[in-house]
Amino acid sequence: MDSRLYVITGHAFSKGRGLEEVISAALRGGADCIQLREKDFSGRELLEAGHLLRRLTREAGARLIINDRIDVARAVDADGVHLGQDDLPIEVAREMLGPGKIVGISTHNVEEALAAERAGADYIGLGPMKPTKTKLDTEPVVGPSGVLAVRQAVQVPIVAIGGITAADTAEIIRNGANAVAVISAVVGATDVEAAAREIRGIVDRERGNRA
Ligand code: TZP
Ligand code: MG
Repeated sequence: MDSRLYVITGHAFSKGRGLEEVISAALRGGADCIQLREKDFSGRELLEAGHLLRRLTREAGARLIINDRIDVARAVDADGVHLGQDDLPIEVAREMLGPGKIVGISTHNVEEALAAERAGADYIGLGPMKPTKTKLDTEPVVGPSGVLAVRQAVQVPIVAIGGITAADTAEIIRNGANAVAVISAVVGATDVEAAAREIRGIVDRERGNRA
């Protein structure tokens, strides 16, 4: 799962703009993975949003991941799911999704990262990098420096998350993250495309500087 800019949907943070407008702009700016995460959507609404995002991500050559809902991921032929520590276990999700699908899991420390790797996760979310207003029930801050310890402990791709802006991205990638995941820094930007392009450019530059 070698994505670079992972953009998560969040209609509440999108300044009243629609999903198609916001995510199309993020994809034009270089998002190469989109996660559908809308905590207050009904199953029907998720399905509709999932079909829309499947079309947009296919057109852009980007991946589509569904937060939590394996049923929705199957129904829209998403590339995979993202699970929290309290969601279904990775092996159950993989069994339900079938071969070739991506299973990612949220982690908050070295122990959870090691357990996720052992369980066969395709990538780990690692965060929060900073306090964020977007998710209020987050674990203690890992911080950009926390990426270093996790990078030394696991080989699995690390997608850093939580409060990330363009200004934090270089340090996070230098410390060993493969990608950054953002909600507000992209979907809440006045110019969504430009915000995505800026962060994607920093990830590309810093990854290019690595051995
Ligand atoms: N998981 C950990 S922090 C977070 C999620 C979904 C929210 C990220 O949103 P933002 O606006 O990029 O801080
Ligand atoms: Mg979850």
